[in-house]
Amino acid sequence: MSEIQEYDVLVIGAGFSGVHQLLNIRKLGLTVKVLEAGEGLAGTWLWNRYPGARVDTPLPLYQFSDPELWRDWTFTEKYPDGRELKAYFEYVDKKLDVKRDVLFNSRVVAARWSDSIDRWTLTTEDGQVFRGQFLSLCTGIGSKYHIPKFKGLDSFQGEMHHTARWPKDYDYKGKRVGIIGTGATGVQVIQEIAPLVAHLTVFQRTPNLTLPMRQRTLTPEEKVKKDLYAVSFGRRYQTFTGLNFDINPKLMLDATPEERALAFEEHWEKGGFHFWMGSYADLLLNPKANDEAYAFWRKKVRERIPDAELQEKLAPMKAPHPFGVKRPSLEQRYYEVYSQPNVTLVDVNKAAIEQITPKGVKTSDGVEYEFDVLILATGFDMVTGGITSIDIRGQDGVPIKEKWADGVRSYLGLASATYPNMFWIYGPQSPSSFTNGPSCIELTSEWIIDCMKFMKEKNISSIVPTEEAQHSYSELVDQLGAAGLWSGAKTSWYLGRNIEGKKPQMLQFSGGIPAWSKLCDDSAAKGYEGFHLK
Ligand code: N01
Repeated sequence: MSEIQEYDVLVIGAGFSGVHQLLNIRKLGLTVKVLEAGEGLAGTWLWNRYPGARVDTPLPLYQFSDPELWRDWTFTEKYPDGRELKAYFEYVDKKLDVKRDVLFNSRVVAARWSDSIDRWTLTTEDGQVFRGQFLSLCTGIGSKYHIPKFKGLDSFQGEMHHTARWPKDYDYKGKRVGIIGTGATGVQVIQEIAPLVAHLTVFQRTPNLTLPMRQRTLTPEEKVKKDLYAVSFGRRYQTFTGLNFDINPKLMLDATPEERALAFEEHWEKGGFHFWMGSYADLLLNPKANDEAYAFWRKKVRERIPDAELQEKLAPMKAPHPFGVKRPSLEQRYYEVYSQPNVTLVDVNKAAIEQITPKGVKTSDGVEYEFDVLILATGFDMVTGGITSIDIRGQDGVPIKEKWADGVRSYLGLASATYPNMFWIYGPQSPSSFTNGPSCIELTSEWIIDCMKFMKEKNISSIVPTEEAQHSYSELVDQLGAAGLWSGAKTSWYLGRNIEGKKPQMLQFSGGIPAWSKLCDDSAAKGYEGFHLK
């Protein structure tokens, strides 16, 4: 066994969460090591380098809120792309020397808690051993990519790439390409590569109920105008989504048709998530209100598709599921792509993917589609996969994967009973992707830092949620999830339904940032109520 390397805090993952933890743990005066499986910083932006990868939060909120970091960094577009976000992380490193405390190319495979010493012991794939009092899981919600078990998958003779493992500097231009999946990733890849490939065949199972991104390059004045940044960062903790706007408390069904038409149009024109999370409070709760939103969406999308058959595939008369219960993707020129002569859209509901063949994909109607490259935009074992793929064992020695086989259970969406001194950020039962990533991340990270500080000051060596507190919090997450129309989507990752055998449940806290942070703050204010301290 290699020599044990000792730290106060061990962090897994060097994306937004891991870097925020690192920078703030340093300020506490604790020793810290970040263990990162990849070769660099940036988390999701390191791995997801497929063409068109781009964030869906407009500036300025998709970055660290520390003025030292935003004052002299300038993004160029309203919604920055993956390359610019990677460059941003390099800038953060240059400024604050992040990398000196990060060990790259080090995938953690096991974590063991010892009650006798109140320490975690971590082992990496290459056999290094680390010990620390605290374990901070910053593994993100989309770190375990998913490939469905297609028959004949290994028989394909061309190149096959999952979007989360896109080869560096890969040249797809002029090739015949097939792509399976039209989630947020699929939409981004499709609209980016369609003009450049010889032919693109898209296999769609569920049409994506997208929203217009309204992307634009920033003007030189906008790039330097930052007088409202501090206000924006303050405001984000007061809104449901952690963005700068809030859900309209008004009910759609109380509005007159004229009022509704004007409001829909206004939110649509704003672009981004305004139409989804800003228009009316009952959009995601009341089927009738939801139908109105879908009808508006369908009309807007159909206007951009000249062909009637394509209209029905991409924006069907009957909604595939309630509008907005799968995360809408922000598109730029997605619908126009399908009118290009080099693009074919295959509806796999009409003719299912029967098997992958050496030349391409064969569907159940006997047609074989041939390509040079097959792209799998088939998503992730979202929310839980990053944590359950590590063999984490707490007080009772039970791996967390086994413990959660029947459903995730946590307290406050950041800790779990029998796993002391272990926290996670932007993970199961937290508001995570119902909110802007960095908003939820910084809020959680700050709470964890305060907790560590409290423990150090009071000489407390371990903290672990009680089973009772965990039970009532998890019930609350379930109840909030049941209140929405979410279950109308048959394959939604929000509910773990995209992964065969995964227990269906609402995986995230759907009550918004203010309600969630109040629960966290109340616990802390009462001396970490709901936790057992030792
Ligand atoms: O994954 P997905 P994703 N046969 O699970 C299809 C974030 N993100 O990587 O819809 C045929 O959403 C599946 O079909 P269906 C964001 O939170 C953000 O796109 O299940 N098709 C679907 O079309 C997002 O929600 C950005 O019927 C199959 C696709 O594969 C999350 O990551 C960009 C299939 C998977 O879509 C995940 O997005 C990218 C099968 N057997 C990602 N199995 C931003 O913009 C699956 N599919 C910031």
